[in-house]
Amino acid sequence: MTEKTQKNKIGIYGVGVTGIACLDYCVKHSIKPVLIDDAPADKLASVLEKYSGKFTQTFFGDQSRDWSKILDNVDTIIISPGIKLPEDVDHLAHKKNVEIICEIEFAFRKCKGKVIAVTGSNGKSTTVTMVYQILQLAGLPSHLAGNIGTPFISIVDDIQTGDWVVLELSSYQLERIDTFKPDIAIITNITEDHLARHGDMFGYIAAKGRIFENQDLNDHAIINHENFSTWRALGKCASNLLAFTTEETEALPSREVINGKFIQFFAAQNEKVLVLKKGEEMNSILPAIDLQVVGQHNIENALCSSLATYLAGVPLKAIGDALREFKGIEHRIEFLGLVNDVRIYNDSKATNVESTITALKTFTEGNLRLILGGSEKGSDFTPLWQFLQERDDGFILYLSGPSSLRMSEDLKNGNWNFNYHKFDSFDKCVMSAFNGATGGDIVLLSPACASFDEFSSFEERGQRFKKLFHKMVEEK
Ligand code: UMA
Ligand code: ADP
Repeated sequence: MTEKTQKNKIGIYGVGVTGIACLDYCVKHSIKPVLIDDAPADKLASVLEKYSGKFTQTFFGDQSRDWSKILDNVDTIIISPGIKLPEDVDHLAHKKNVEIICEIEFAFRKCKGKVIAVTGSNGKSTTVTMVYQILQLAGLPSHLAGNIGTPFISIVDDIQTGDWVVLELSSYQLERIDTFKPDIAIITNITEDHLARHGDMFGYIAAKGRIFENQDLNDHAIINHENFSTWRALGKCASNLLAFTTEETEALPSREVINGKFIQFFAAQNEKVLVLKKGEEMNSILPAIDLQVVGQHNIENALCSSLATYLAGVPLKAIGDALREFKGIEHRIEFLGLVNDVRIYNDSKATNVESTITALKTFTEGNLRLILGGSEKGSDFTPLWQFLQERDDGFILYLSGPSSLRMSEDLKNGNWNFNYHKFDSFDKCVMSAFNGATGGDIVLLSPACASFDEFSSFEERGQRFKKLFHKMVEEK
């Protein structure tokens, strides 16, 4: 046990999903923490009631800014990922010898298992789920946690020596690691996102790159060969380097050096078969056409998952078999059904322009009825309009939510001569798309916007879409 892990005057800053999981851990281990949250006490009344007597002190609402007092009462603060701490608090904490870490670091210090960690701008949830399912089907004891919804700390006591834990990590969760050192780390891709939090692309790439920073020669770093920002994230990474690419192997050099390191393995395609390539040696995983999940991006997800699980000791045949079984995850280009020759998909998770464009790349043919819009977060929709402009087949746009105001203004004012309809509710918008569709059409909910106008989350919006789908099926 290190000196750091013996400390137990713990402060938990943020009493949401992460903070409550830390609090549960403390209760289980007879630690009474200090609770800090910017929300006022009345908003946290249910927590106060449920955990009455299980904490020493609270600093809620305005009191959460009384850092001098807070820091006198703790020696470690576990900060939730959604919170950006002002710099002066960091300085004060340093002076008072108080450590501020994230929940991932806190849990890692207690973890007996081996870690596969995945970060990236897009594809994290799909990749961790693929990796986890491959490990499960191969019979390797494994656990899934992180940004996907289950905090690492809430499962850490279940992890035995030799088990694998697969972690989805956001850039926020990597900001406050210290000793966190995954055995295998993947960056799926890095595109512009969360700049408000990280300042600029340099800050964002640096935050992602922290996934590699403590790795050594026993560990493995997996990057996206076609996405240079993932190369830049390597920094001074000291582990073994692997890369994935959807390019055909004949386009790849037999030896390639990035950041002064040889790429030891490539996962790539050979005549549309997913393969692992080491030097001249090449081994097949499965034909791309055997994947049930659609789109080039899912081939990328399958390739990096194959690399990680191969390194974890799963034979290639078992990886191929598990990938064949993978049906995708809910709300990510999820196929709902074929009704009167109309294919219907739920991509409610597409909450930004980039992910909607990714979905559109999957549907290059067929008349598309695209459902867009939601809450307003000031995104620039121009790349989306440009992408649609170049689409070969026809499409009709169905818009709703506050963002549809700006969308329809864009369409009126710009040079975009698109066919679109605007509605005052999500339900009307969806039903109109369903009712207007004719044989051969595709109806796709891929909103390019967050859901908070009518829903509490993208999951709730996706569930509503599915409910409307079932209603429509019953009525037909
Ligand atoms: N709070 C403050 N001050 C702040 C911000 C929040 O006191 O400035 C308090 C809130 O009052 C609340 C608590 O902190 O009581 C909420 O903490 P949080 O915002 O860190 O969210 P959690 O509920 O702990 O959920 C987090 C992740 N959320 C964020 O990173 C914003 C969840 O990812 C994750 O599933 C969960 O931990 C478990 O690990 C969600 C997410 O949106 C899905 N992630 C972003 C993304 O995927 O793009 C990063
Ligand atoms: P994340 O957890 O990083 O948000 P998800 O796996 O939940 O990513 O996928 C969200 C959306 O991002 C999908 O619906 C799809 O449109 C897009 N996406 C998934 N994988 C990739 C990828 N490898 N590259 C680019 N976009 C992707």
